[in-house]
Amino acid sequence: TRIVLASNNAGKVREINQLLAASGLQVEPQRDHAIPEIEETGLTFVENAILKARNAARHSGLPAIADDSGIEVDALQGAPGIRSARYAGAGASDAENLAQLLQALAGVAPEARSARFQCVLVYLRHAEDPTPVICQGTWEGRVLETPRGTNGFGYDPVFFVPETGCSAAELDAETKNRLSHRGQALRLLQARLAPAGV
Ligand code: ITT
Repeated sequence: TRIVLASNNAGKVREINQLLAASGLQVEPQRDHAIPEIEETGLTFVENAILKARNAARHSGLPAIADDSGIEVDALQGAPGIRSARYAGAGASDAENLAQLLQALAGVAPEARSARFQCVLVYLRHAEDPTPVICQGTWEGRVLETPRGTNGFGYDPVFFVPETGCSAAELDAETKNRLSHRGQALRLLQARLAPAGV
């Protein structure tokens, strides 16, 4: 089956391709299909993932997978959440968003910096598919006071993963994919699609 991956985030695309490498499932990058950007107007990860998958399916004529994800920080009542990609403003870089998060948490003690990454993956068979396949993953950790490591992307340098003693950016790709919100969601999605012959 040909499937479009509805994401412009290079870090996500790389991880999803790594996670799929072992399986038969292959995805085609959105940039090969001239998919126009849409505004993420949803109020939840699920809504935004559906909007992105529908947009890609509509413009490519192919089934589509979208990833909506972000970091929820308890001391910030769940912010930045669905606004993680634009926390420091529209078009902000990963570095700017990360700096914004550290600033928002200035003075908050280590034990009060609990947080989690969320990932929702949506698969649509076609743009009007009334029953999307929706899978989710959650990764618990806490926000460091200083960035550590250079692997991964986004908030990884400030996301401490207790079971490893490392930041997510200090983990190799294989370890991150085994533990991460995205790895969990993608394995669930593969298990849902395999019986359907996708
Ligand atoms: P697409 O919509 O094109 O896929 P995007 O970057 O706009 O790309 P989102 O709206 O889902 O995607 O935003 C996700 C945000 O959460 C973004 O700021 C990421 O840096 C962050 N994020 C998601 N998964 C992450 C991970 O595994 N490690 C670090 N940061 C992550």
